[in-house]
Amino acid sequence: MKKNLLAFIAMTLCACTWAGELRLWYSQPARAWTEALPIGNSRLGAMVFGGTEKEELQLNEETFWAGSPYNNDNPNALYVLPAIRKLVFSGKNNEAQRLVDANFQTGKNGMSYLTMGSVFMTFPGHGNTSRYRRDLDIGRAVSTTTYEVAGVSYTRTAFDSLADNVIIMNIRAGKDKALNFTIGYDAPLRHEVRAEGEKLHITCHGRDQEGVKGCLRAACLIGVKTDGQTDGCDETLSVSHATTATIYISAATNYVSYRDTSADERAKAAIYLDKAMQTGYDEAVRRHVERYRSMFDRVSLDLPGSAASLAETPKRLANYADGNDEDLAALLFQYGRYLLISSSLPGGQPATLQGIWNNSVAAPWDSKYTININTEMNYWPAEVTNLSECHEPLFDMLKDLSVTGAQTARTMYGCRGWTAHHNTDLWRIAGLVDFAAAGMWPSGGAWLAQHLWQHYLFTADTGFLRKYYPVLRGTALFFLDFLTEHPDGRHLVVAPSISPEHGPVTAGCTMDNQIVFDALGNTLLAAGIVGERQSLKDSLRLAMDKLPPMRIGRNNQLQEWLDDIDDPDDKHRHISHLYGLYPSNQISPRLNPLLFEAAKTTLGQRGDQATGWSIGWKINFWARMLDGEHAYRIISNMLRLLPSDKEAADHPDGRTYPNLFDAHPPFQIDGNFGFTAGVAEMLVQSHDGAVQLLPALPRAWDKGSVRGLKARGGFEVSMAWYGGKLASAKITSARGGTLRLRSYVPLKGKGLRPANGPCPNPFLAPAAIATPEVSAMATPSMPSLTKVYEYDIDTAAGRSYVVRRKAEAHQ
Ligand code: FUC
Repeated sequence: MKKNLLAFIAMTLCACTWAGELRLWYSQPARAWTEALPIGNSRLGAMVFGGTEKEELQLNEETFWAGSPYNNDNPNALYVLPAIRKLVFSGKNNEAQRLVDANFQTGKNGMSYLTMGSVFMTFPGHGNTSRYRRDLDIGRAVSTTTYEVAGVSYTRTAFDSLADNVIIMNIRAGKDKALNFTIGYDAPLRHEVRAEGEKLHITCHGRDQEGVKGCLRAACLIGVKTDGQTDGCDETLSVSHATTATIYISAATNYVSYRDTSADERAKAAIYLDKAMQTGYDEAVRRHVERYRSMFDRVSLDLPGSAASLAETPKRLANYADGNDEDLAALLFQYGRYLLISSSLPGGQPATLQGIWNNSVAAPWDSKYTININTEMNYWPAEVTNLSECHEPLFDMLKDLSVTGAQTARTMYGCRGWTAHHNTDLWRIAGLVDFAAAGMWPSGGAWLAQHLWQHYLFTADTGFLRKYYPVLRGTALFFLDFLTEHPDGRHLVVAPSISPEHGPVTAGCTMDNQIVFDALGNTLLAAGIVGERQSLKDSLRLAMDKLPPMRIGRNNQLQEWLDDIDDPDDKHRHISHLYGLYPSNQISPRLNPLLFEAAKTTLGQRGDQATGWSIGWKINFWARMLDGEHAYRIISNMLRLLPSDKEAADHPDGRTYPNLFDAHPPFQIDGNFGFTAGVAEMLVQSHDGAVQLLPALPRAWDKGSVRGLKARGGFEVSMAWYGGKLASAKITSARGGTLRLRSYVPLKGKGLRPANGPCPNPFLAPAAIATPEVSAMATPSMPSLTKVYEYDIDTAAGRSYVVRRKAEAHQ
């Protein structure tokens, strides 16, 4: 016993050594945008370059996009729909595709999220520096640049205030009155700049796109407080003979909502600036850090580190494959939480493909919302990593989409409810974009809406469920009308549709069946809670019974389509038909072992390499496969340095930039969020009728601890492990109810008793699932399942329960 205690203490101490290193750091200024450091308060974003002679803060405001209110619903769709279905069902998929291309689009493919230009600060004579260092402390959300010029130290501290709604940069010289610099601005969009008194007034104009008139204006105001002198002249402000100066950057646009652009951007920006400048700098830092830590500090994660963990960030990435730096995985995990807090807070817009950080007027995929995986992935870490409020901007967007998408459903398909295809933007378009092979997918809204149900499962908040029930119900109503009878006479299918960005325009793709299963099934569960009328519940149940079941194909794979046409050598990045494995809960080793094995076969066929976000998904898949070693292999593929986009040809496997942004490539933030969710999923799962502790722990993480992860049912989990096995866990219950624990090692603890029958906790309950039509037998070979142990604990709200590993588990 003593030995165990010592081991546990040693493990805790070891973990502590690295716990303070929540920092990205560099010994030189950023040479490329993907080396600059992101700061953000959800509404405003900045990339801090840390240049000495010329500092750049590249700016974004979350509502500064191209275009103006519009929609992209093509009414022709309704008239050709029956003909297209006929073509699909008679195997003329290419002809169906051509008809979709000709009749479903409007040529409006979504507006671009825009850069708001850059603030430049010029420091004459600061070309030759020594002792340079810049960092981003993600434990405090503060970035600092320090260096010396001719023996005088200079320190710049920048943060994007969560408390005061402005970007603040404080600059200090180590010698009295040594600080002299000018502030200017430039942007690739039409803009005006003028110095008025001691402030810089900037207006930047949005642009037209695809025939949609640009109507947004961003006002940016810059003020300075200094013990030196500030002078405004033409388009610059200069600060001279100062020892310290604090720069305040405020910005706003005329955007009010997706249908209203009547705000006074200048007045809004002025209110934020005036208020912020009334607060002293030290107080401003304190308030910001306090607000940030009230969210960030809910979760800590310690994984084994070593001296290698002390190297500067790009070196750590380059050396990760050498081992000894699992702390880097913990840093990247926490970085995802940092990025979510910084890009998605209540009242704001959801995180785009690039969060809120974009330096272009024509970003890849417009830096908008791709809702056939990417936007969903952005929000996978929100609940499990204890940042539930960061989910809210997505719920707000869903509310908007349930209105614009209702018009789309009516106009294009003559259906009730609402739909959205595979993209949306600030203006909440819901029609088809691009071309049939990518855009003919009416299930985007329904997938996104599952986040409402997941939020409910994690929080058990019935008030929330009542409020958003109409949005969830709208996706079910749409499918009740849109589903069409398959010629086999037995099934209802989504047609026309595609398996996202893969394969032909067809009917009854597996992912569609799974999403419809959730849209109908989860609406049915919600209907029981909010008191829906019986007739709708009956309709939902009837339709669910007619959905095609998942099928196992001739190569033992889970079929992506109704027909067994999967190519076992296909490495396509979308593995849409495993939606049922993750993020949904329709496939598990206990529910349907044959499907579980088939999903594993599919994963093996698709391989371990992929684009950034696809790697993010694969970590979660392998976690759900309960295979920590394989999940870790995928993690290692993510933690490969891509020095810059220019060097992509020399680094074909590079998936993480020096600033730890995820590389598709190019930069896409979904991979960061998928990574964070994946690490959480390796440590705690709660989708399959129980809470599982350490379900997919790799050998490289043989010791560690985590605090504050969330499980469905309102549980919060903290635990430590050693020798690859659970040492102790503390689980706090927010709402009471049965906690069913599942583990792969024996557990003992106060009040534990073996589980008996189905778990009575509705939040942990697995989906009831249609049985597969097995066309080839897969062999269920899951030795790990022989070691499953389950216990039920009757919890009381607000109480914590401690679980310890049995002593013999140490031996
Ligand atoms: C989907 C993916 C692409 C890219 C884009 C933003 O279309 O297939 O890889 O991530 O979204």
